[in-house]
Amino acid sequence: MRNLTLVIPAKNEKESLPRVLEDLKRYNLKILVVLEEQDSETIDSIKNYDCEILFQNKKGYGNALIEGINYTDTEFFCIFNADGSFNSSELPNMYYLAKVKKFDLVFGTRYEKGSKSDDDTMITLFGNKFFSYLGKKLFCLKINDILYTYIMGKTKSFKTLKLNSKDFRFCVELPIKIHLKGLKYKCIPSFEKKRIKGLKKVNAIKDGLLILFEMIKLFFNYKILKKNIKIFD
Ligand SMILES: Nc1nc2c(ncn2[C@@H]2O[C@H](COP(=O)(O)OP(=O)(O)O)[C@@H](O)[C@H]2O)c(=O)[nH]1
Ligand SMILES: [Mg+2]
Repeated sequence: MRNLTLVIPAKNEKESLPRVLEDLKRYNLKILVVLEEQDSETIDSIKNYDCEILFQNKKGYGNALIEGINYTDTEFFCIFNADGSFNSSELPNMYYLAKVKKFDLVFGTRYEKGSKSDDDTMITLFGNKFFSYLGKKLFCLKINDILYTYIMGKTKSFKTLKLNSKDFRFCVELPIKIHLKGLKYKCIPSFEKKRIKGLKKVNAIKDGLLILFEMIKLFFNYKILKKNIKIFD
């Protein structure tokens, strides 16, 4: 998988990230860790590993991913978490689907036959189901697990999307824009492991509301766009 860069957003992950990088040693791929320059404990924890570090210019999960993927120079990228919850054994199949089957994007999902999550709580399960339902109703997305964001794809396709979300709104802005742009995507079953250590960074109420407003905003922008296209037709 020499044409692949794993883009790992990290914030206060000194316990989990070294173990994630240890596990990834078995693959021949590039690793780009994106974090804030001030996060010295995480930086120190990975100094003996073969990975590149990119300091993000701004703050936030979405900002780390946008800057990281835009910086990537390999044909394919994959969003990979620093907390140990993503199963690296799924990478070869995702790579095959992107490279050989030519999907622009491949999404992992925890809610299909053959998948499972050991990290979901009642709240995150409800949130994921609700937002996935909304994605289907408002945009006809063919995605059952919209917030998981274990995604591999063509770097060039990602760069055309021009995403703006600096925070966890990224998790809905990405699939919605992929779908509206008519890119070819596929969901495959995934097994989510428990976070190794440290705290979850998602705040169910604050981030849940931000995500809800983002979906509504994108829906109205999409309606206005469709109306304007009709007028100019
Ligand atoms: N660079 C950066 N990474 C972040 C930020 N917030 C979360 N992350 C990373 O994004 C990934 C997903 O966050 P996590 O807390 O596991 O989310 P959850 O499991 O969905 O609650 C982890 O690798 C985090 O370290 C942030 O503000 N900046
Ligand atoms: Mg996590």
